[in-house]
Amino acid sequence: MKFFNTVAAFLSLTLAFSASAHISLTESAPANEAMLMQSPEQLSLTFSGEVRLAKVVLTDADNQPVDFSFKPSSKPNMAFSWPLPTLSKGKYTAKWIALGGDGHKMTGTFNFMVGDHGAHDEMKKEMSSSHSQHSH
Ligand SMILES: [Cu+2]
Repeated sequence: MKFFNTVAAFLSLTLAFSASAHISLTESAPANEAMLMQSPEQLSLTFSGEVRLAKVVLTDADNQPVDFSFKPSSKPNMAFSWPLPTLSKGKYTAKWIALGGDGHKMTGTFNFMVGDHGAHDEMKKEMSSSHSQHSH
């Protein structure tokens, strides 16, 4: 019986470690699949732990990068934000690359769109994924 207790304790410890070692993106602004009526003022990323952001690329529907004031972070941080230029209507994709404290590399992508209701209706047809974050 003692053996099983030891195994259980070891397993729970291992699970706790692996959970804390893997940092993830907990929040972004705009949120993934957000539909905005107007251009967002800034781009923000919030992680579950401290990371160094190596790269954030924002591209428009034509895959052209949007120039904003991104710079790789010199110090680890949990939250980052940058002012955005005025974005024209359309779909945007943000790709990020971050490094955890142990050098573990993480990448992620999220997208959002800027447009009026007409454009949103077009997007609804195009988007295969959920539309849950759209509210009027
Ligand atoms: Cu709408």
